Amino acid sequence: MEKLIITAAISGAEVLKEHNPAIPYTIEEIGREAESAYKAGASIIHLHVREDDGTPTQSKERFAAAIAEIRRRCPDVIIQPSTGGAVGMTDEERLQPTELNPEMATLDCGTCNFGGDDIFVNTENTIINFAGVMVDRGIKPECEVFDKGMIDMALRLHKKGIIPGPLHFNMVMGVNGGISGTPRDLIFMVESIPSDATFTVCGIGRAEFPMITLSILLGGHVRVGFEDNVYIEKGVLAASNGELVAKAVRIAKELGREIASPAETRRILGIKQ
Ligand code: KMH
Ligand code: ZN
Repeated sequence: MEKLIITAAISGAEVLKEHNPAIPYTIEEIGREAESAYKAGASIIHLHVREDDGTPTQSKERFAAAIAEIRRRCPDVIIQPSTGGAVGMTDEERLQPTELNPEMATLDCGTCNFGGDDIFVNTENTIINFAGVMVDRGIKPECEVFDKGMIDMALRLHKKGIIPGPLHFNMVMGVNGGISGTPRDLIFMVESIPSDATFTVCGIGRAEFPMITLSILLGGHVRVGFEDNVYIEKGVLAASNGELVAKAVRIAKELGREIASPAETRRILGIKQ
């Protein structure tokens, strides 16, 4: 089996200091959380940025400042900005971090409910537009799939030459509006992608550690972090993203999977150095 790629989703757009006081808002806090995850074993930082008061933003300038701070602390880590942003943002807002030519970015592959009245909108034309921008700029897309139909959308657009291969997926398990975070459903998702595709898995809330454990067993990769879950165990808030990554590393080691460095991650995902 390949070494294990660990992605840390350090901030997200929706989770707040009210949920966990360690959620990073400022550039300094984002740098601190990225460094804690990197030192614990993460080779990819999935990045959202905020204003200092916690408001989500896709501002190019804010991303540039956060990326510079992360680079200063973690020179070789792969930085993967979100093009999902927050529910309700326009496509133009969401695409701003691609102007910084990151090595990777997320490509959300469908529309879904996102709790309450929220809808995370990704029409087929949005996906085609975002994929085109990423191809033009040499950005490796990570196809975010919140349900099985989104895998089918990615495969259709790949077949038409719109999303370049080899495909790389993030199976997002347990969003309120997407597929549930159960072993049966994760196996269904994994069996639905081509054999030359790579995949990582994240689980929302209490699904985080069961879902990443199953991914490790299935030969997939893992994502943990405050964006998905703020607890290190039942009722105990995680002190940092690094603590969540360290738990993923412990599980992987118990199961015999070694951890990929950033250079090994670039090779596994076909990202040019
Ligand atoms: N914040 C969610 C609405 C991504 O990063 O591409 C979308 C999201 C997905 O987090
Ligand atoms: Zn995200």
